Amino acid sequence: MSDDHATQALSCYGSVINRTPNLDRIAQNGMLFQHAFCTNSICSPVRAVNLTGKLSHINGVLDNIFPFDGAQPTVPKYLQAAGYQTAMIGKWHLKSDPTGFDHWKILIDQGEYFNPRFKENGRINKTEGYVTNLITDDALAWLERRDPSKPFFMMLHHKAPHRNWMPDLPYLNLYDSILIPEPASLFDNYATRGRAAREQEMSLEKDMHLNYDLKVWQDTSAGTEPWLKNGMERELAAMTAAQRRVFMEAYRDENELFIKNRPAGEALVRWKYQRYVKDYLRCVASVDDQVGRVLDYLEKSGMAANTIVVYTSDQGFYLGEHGWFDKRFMYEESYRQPLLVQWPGHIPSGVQSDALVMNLDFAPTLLDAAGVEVPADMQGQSLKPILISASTPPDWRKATYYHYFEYPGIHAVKRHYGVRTDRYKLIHFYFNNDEWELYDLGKDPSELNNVYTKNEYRSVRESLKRTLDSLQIVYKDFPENYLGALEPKQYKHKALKKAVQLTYPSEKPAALKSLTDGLYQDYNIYNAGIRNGYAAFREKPFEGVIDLGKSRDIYRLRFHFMQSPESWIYYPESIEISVSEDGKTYEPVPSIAFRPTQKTGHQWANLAFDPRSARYVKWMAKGLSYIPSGQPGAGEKAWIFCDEVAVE
Ligand code: SGN
Ligand code: CA
Repeated sequence: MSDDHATQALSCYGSVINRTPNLDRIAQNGMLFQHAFCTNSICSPVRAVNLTGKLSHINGVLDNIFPFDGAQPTVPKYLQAAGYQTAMIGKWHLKSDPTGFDHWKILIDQGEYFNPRFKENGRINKTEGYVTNLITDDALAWLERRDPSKPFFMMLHHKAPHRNWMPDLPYLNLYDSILIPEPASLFDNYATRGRAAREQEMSLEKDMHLNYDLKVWQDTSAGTEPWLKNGMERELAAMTAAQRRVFMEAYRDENELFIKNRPAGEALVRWKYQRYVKDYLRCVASVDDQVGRVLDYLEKSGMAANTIVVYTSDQGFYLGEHGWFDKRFMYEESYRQPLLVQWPGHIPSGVQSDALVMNLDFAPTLLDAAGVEVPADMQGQSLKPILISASTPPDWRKATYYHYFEYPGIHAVKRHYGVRTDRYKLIHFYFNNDEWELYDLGKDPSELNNVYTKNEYRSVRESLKRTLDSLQIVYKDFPENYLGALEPKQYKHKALKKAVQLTYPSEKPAALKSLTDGLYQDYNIYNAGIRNGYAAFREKPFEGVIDLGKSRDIYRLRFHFMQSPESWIYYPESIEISVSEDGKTYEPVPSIAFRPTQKTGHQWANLAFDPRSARYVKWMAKGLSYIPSGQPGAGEKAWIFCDEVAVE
């Protein structure tokens, strides 16, 4: 798997901008899927779906912020149990350490292109070299030293061609002095589209930064984010002197010409497009080479005949289409994933499939191919029947489902969900807007013409809405659960696993396990197992002390509260904080007040104060003395419900 490799940049998918001879080998040896789609077009969520065979709202990784709960059953764990040796090498990006692997060596977070850090067995080491090559080196070394008497499962995950597209030194001048064809929609004006397409922050024109993204280190204008300004300086500083010399030399002349001429308007967008896409394709060239090395190894060692090779990317990407880079939208370029599979003796060679498939299908497919029973709670379908017959069974799905959550967030793509059939796509943007879009892909494959309100599409629209409703029931995904702020279910803080001394016990103790276990928001009944519950207080205030074990630097206390007026549960009226070094004398700490932004639901009260050191942290939260008139239980005392106290 690679990161952000769009089908537009694979020659087996008809690329008009590059060649990928090694990746094409997989297509020639096996099957190419024309209609493979991700369920949530962003990194960590795709990875969690691939591992579990369950959608984001079930596996818990809604966006790039939520950590993966590694206690869940996953493909490598099922395969391990079936006698497989398992390995995970490269980009992981799931926050928690990998589980279910005999060997793992992962990049830290996004990873670095040059001289990256790898984490292996809990230790972090920096290795000199280029990331795509280093990941492949480790993969081949593991294949070489594995126990040949047992079957194996290896996940080899490249970082490339992810932003900020840093090519390896031998490829820096590839495509110099040629013009890469521009996509037809480079200057899209979003005429028929809604706010989501107009308000995104992933445009080449406005959001792609000259310094950080495009390697014009001479340009020091601030970007939309301050870190963009000196981004290239940081990248160059991380290189060895020899690497830096070659790297800077390769861009120098073109950069100087750019600074001298300073193109503007459309000419600037065109210049940015060329620089961006060339660097992206240079990164792809390394991926292609390195995949070739793996294929060669499998062929030379004789393993190819009995090995399934799958190539995919976590999602697609915009290569200037609609004027964009990045992904996230359910529009084709980022929704569609490359998917190539070779399995000699099982899949005929050089075949293609039009079946509507999702990355949700990967987990059941791999288990099925290995002869392991597919667990009933996996939500995808095995592709094995399609692979071995090279045809689509008549009862195969007629629509794919999508749900993107990371908003508010980087690139400002609004939350949305939708369905795609072989002919149409229906999308609903929600949260801080309520807009529908409908595309007739048969007539408008580039999705430039939203026909949602057109009369002639009335019956199509209604039928797609029925499909959408039924898929949401099948997948147990209810968007109304996501109308509020999103927070990960797990939280790391200084009070994690520390005991809380409550002055007055919770009046509903059955639900309470711990107020500092780092878990919260387990109210979502569609997520298996209530592990943590709310502590409840009514007659007496919610008051307690946490002993941090030693004096520690702290700056904020957070409480995760619930408000549900129909059950007489309210956010507290006031919260007072005090701290102590000896647990005896407490000093009051003035903090900012809690101002709830929602009437009902679950919300953090964030009480920041001037940073200080302390060992003991104490608080007293008072509930409403009178429930307001007009509300259920008016005039009565209110409950306080809290399920997490976090010390930062
Ligand atoms: C980084 C990138 C974003 C990108 C996200 C998600 N900025 O934040 O452009 O959308 O990752 O990518 S960067 O300048 O730091 O590269 S993902 O692949 O992890 O989903
Ligand atoms: Ca990605």
